[in-house]
Amino acid sequence: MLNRAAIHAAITRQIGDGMGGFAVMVMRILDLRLIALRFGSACGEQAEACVGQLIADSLRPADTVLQSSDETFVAMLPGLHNRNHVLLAIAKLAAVFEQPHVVADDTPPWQTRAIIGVALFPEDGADADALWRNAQSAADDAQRRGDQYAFHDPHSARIHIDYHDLRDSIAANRLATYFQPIWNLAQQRIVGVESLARWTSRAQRPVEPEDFVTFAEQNHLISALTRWSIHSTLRHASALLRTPDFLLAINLSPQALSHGGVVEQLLDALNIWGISPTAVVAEVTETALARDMDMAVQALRRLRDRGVRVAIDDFGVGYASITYLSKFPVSELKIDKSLVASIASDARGAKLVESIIQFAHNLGLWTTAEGIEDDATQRRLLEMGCDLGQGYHLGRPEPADDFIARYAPRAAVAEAAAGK
Ligand code: G
Ligand code: MN
Repeated sequence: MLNRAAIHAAITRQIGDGMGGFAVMVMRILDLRLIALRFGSACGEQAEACVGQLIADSLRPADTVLQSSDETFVAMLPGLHNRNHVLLAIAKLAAVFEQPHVVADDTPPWQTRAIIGVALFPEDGADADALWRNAQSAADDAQRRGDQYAFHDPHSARIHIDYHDLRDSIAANRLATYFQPIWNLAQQRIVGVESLARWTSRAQRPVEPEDFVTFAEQNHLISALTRWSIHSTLRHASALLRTPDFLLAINLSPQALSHGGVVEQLLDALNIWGISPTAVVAEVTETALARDMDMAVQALRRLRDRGVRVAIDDFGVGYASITYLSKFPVSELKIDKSLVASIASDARGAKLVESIIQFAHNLGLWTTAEGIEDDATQRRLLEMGCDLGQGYHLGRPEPADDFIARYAPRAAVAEAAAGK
């Protein structure tokens, strides 16, 4: 049941009470939707009611819990006016979700995970709408980072993004496409590029991709941004893909994937530019995949069926990666730069990366290390058998045209030398 009006009213009532600070908590229960999909809607409703009750039981009688969508609950927690108070409530909730739930006698116990976003009154919003939205985007932050919870961050650059500015920039092609080289570590040569979007706002401020991509996801701009990114990337890349076996990695937001249409857009665009689907690697992050898994998996399958490769981006910083791997039609893992950075300094970190590479190879997957910043790390990765590498040490992201101007003539010479 969608409870928008009831939630607004409850938050507004809390503000009107004049009792001072309180917390608004958004709880997104991962996989709750899947219960209805797998076992039918009656069972799904039972599961939702059961989870709602568990949440209410773990909070105090004075707290209010409302369901806001088929996987999301909102709680108002009066009297909690600082983060430490809220952390206690989060710890209690977390304990509840550590146990598998028994939904009905004839279905297996179900394990879910709660992602929590928190906004505090009065500092994080003066009205119900602002508080609720800020709690939701905190939950998005937590989910994106693979954390269990996040507080609203008033310093986030995202807050300063102007919707019209971003929308118009996308429409007017004012974003830039950068390419960062991908190296084959054993052959010590460039075998592809990752396409990265860059945006400078009207205020002449460069905005971090993470911020404007998240903003686009939250404001119905992600389809437009993805369409722009696909076309801009392919337009530039068509000059490179005459080189045989050249790889083109494109980041796809799981949100865009699950909204549908992206697969067809990408395949159509490849057709228009005369680029083989087998030259393309679609990169998706594992943490964000959890959100709309069924839709995203279907989309990825359709891409794989046409020969597009699929990489799990930022691998190793999310959770449940191993379970997801059995469900996703994946062809490679991109090991997150935080793990790669630990190789040089930390023996355990190095062991972990080595194990991930072996594990990927056992599953028949390629491995790419991202964030290689020095020679020692690059050499260690080669010894570990890592296939591909990327990072400031091997080449920074640069405007696609600059990369092409340098790289394409060299590739042509190499091709001529090879007698092609
Ligand atoms: O999420 P994804 O892995 O697609 O992010 C790639 C980002 O990492 C890009 O924005 C790029 O600028 C950045 N990046 C690329 N190479 C390096 C590196 O060697 N070190 C660091 N810290 N960041 C890098
Ligand atoms: Mn990437």
